[in-house]
Amino acid sequence: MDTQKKTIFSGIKPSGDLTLGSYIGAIKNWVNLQEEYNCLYCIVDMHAITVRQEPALLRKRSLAQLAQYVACGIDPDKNILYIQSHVPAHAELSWVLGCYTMFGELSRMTQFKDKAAKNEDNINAGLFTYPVLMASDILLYQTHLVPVGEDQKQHVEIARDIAKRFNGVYSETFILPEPFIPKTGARIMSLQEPENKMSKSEMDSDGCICLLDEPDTIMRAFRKAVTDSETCVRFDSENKKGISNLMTIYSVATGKNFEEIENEFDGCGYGDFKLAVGESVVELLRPIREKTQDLLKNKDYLEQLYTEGAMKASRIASKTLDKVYRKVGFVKKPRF
Ligand code: ATP
Ligand code: LTN
Repeated sequence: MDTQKKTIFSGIKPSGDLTLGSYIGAIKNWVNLQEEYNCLYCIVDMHAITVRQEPALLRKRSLAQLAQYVACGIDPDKNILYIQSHVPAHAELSWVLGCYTMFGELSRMTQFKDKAAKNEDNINAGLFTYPVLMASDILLYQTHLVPVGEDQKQHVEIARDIAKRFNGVYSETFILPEPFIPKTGARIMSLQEPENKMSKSEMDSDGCICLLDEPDTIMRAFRKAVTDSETCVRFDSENKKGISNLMTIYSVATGKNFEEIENEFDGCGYGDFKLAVGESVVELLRPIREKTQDLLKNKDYLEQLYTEGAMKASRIASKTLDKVYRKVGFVKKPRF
């Protein structure tokens, strides 16, 4: 770790296939930030099991997610890539921080309320204390910035509140983290229901694009994307949610700004516009899909990556954990 550089931490649950939403909202920024910061990017499998997962599929998705991180351009030589359950310090710090987190503040988390409503038969304690584990992920590495999509802002804020509370009781222990949310694409919407976020939970529908989708699947989803009755490509995120979402995606995929896009499609029908957006996404995702397929053929390489990642992460994490254990009054751990 370069001690001059600030630290970045972020993670994604392997609870489904990575989507265009998570790429634009999070991963794309991770790639941009990797030169300037010390970065740790995690596959948060412990968070994934707060909702029931099929074991074989969870294992497969965790590895596929690692391959996709690399395929998206996250350089394993410059960043620490690892799997959360391989570094026990996450769970250990989470227990301690749970004792500094209030029932009331966890009850206000919108992700908990959403997931509880969607999983009425399994509102487990892990779902409720999810933000404490996420705070531990972040605080263990003395993280300055957390690049995430808009929906995760509240979780980074509670991590900051927990850190402040702990620092207040025991003196400076944790750096206070801040969210890093992109200006364009902080919330990519479903292509079918543009009032809802595109998410893995609806990955088998035409509303969601996955990073590994084939060109035909991508084009079909864009052809069917919901628009509006006014035939004009114009950005208006209140009244033209579908078109504005497509413009955002096109802007990220091509680098063009909204004005350039409005001029490009002036007088064109929505059909042409949707085709162009679809094609731009096919080209954006083509190298990612191909590189992922290549990497997945080499399981030994992936194993080496996550092993080295976990070793490096553990070394950093244990410094913070030792400090926390000492501050709360635990007897110094014997070395076995
Ligand atoms: P799930 O449906 O299982 O809750 P998800 O699709 O919402 O998952 P996450 O794993 O929760 O995806 O998110 C991974 C990262 O990508 C987070 O930083 C999140 O903010 C970001 N992200 C996810 N979906 C979007 C989206 N539609 N637009 C922008 N950012 C997103
Ligand atoms: N809660 C996040 C995933 C997540 C995360 C983190 C993101 C778990 N731990 C630490 C950033 C930093 C989600 O649902 N997308």
